[in-house]
Amino acid sequence: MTLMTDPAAELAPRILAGERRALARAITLVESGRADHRAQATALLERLASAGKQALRIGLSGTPGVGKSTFIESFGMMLVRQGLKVAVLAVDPSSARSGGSILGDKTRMERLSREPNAFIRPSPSQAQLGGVARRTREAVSLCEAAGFDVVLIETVGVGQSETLVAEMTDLFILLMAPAGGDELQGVKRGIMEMADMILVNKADGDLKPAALRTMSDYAGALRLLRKRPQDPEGFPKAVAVSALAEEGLKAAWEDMGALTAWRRENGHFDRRRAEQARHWFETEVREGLLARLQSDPEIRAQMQALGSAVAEGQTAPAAAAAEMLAALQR
Ligand SMILES: Nc1nc2c(ncn2[C@@H]2O[C@H](COP(=O)(O)OP(=O)(O)OP(=O)(O)O)[C@@H](O)[C@H]2O)c(=O)[nH]1
Ligand SMILES: [Mg+2]
Repeated sequence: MTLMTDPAAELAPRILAGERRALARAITLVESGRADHRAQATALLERLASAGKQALRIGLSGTPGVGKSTFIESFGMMLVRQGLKVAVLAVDPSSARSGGSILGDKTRMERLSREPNAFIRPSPSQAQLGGVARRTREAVSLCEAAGFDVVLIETVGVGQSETLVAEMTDLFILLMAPAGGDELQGVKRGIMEMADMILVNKADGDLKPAALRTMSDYAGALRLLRKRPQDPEGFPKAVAVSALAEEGLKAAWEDMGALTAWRRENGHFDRRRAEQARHWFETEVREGLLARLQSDPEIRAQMQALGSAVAEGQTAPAAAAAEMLAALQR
């Protein structure tokens, strides 16, 4: 085996040629916590950025058991059959589970995982939410450079992770289960507001009537939300699907296409991407600054001392912060 002296130079052309093994290695590189790996990953991403390839980035969220894996398998297979290349990534900060949500149930994506035009990457275990965010958004860029047309990012509904996924995708889809009663499953308003579409899954067999009822409940709730100026009439939209029976998936994909086309037309699509890029840049700078603070023992000690002084009421928080910032400039 040859030693990779310059992974960026070695991996970049292979990723651009769509080589999946190179893509997998590059994702491992962006997941690494080592400083030399970070520098290589940054160089690689910089090389690939100029290729300017774009995928449709779709975030998919839903509570455990709602059918995310089953949906990704059916929906992904449908896209692959249309000749599209599909990548699946997971954001799962609560990775106390067996190494992330996708790994454990690759069996549920058996067909998709065998497709040459599909790429499935589980969430790394034991990752912090911030680390997961960076890793995922860089993995998205790598998948785009590798020529994928659609990147699906799966997340289990655990509060913050949805916001993160919404901040790195073009479309945010909420998968819901048929509700028993007439309550809206306690779904948080903030999450409803992020959703571009709500798909009520399991609209098949005995569950179908409940699914259709739930769908109209959500449709009603969505109508009460403020209409977004960037979207056409009827969005955000609630529809019923069955991931298992593979029903409603085509219609849902067409809806996603219509919404995307509309947003491309009115400039929202590019504007949102630009805002996201700026947001991630600022996040990187902020996190880099914090990391620098924490890595310098002298600064850490001073933070500690000033923190105690504030806690004991000897110094006001603002004055202590000003002193800390002044010390940083020296
Ligand atoms: N009837 C019916 N069952 C479904 C459908 N989709 C998924 N299921 C079933 O629901 C259960 C959970 O499905 P998964 O795809 O594993 O759900 P998930 O959201 O990935 O779950 P986690 O990975 O645990 O978060 C399985 O038993 C599926 O067979 C559907 O469209 N109809
Ligand atoms: Mg799953």
